[in-house]
Amino acid sequence: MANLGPTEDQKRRYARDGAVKAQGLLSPAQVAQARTCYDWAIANPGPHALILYPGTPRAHHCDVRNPALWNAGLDALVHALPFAEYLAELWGSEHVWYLAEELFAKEGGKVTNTPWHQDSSYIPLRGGHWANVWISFESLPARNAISVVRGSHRGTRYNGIVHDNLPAPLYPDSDLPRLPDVEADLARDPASWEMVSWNSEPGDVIFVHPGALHGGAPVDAVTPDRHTLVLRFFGDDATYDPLHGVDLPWMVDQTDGAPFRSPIYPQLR
Ligand SMILES: O=C(O)CCC(=O)C(=O)O
Repeated sequence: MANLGPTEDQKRRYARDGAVKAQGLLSPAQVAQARTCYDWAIANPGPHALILYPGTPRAHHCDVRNPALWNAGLDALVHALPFAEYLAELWGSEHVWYLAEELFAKEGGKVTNTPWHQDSSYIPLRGGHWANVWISFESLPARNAISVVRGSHRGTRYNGIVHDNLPAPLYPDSDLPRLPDVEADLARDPASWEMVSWNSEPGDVIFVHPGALHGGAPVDAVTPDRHTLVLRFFGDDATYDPLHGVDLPWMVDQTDGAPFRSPIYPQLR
């Protein structure tokens, strides 16, 4: 069987850029299994489903941590897809844990950019062994796929944004710096931020460190619909990094720098 692990170049790129694409990592059968799971979640929204950025041109469906999805196919999917082995090699981690899923549906050709943000503004995480696994079911030119600010997972951690009120900081009393307006900067000068992005075909997977500034991926007349399943994983050096008011009572230890561990996150290897 072909070696589906990351190349040395992919390992270097992930550590340096905070993102890398694995072309054709998933077989057509694995893509079909992921799509079945995604479609079930769309048809059976969970308690955290929402319209992101309601009332704006960015508005689209999102769901996260749907508890019913686990037994409806996600458990089987997470164990069937090759991510534990791939990520162990990509990071150099002995162990791999699964965190959660999130899914996005941009439909109708008019949903604009997802604003650039860091997931580490919302999840109390630190360390290199983290990945969002971005799986899209359409054939996407790079302009419709996720974009990442190169190396930003190693840079400043910014204050988050309130989803339905973009200019408002998530933590008003925080000393975390305000999120820069990457979109406005790029509109003024496309070279103002160094971006990485790729086209994506069904079977391709884009790995993004959740501390990296990422966003973009609008739909348009050429690519009217984008359906994306994101699976999140972490490894040995993932640690807890307290964030204002973010309480994860199920963690084994919520002190600064403690290993990021909880019985609710399944260990895959
Ligand atoms: O696909 C998108 O529109 C956003 C993806 C994202 O923010 C994430 O994977 O954390």
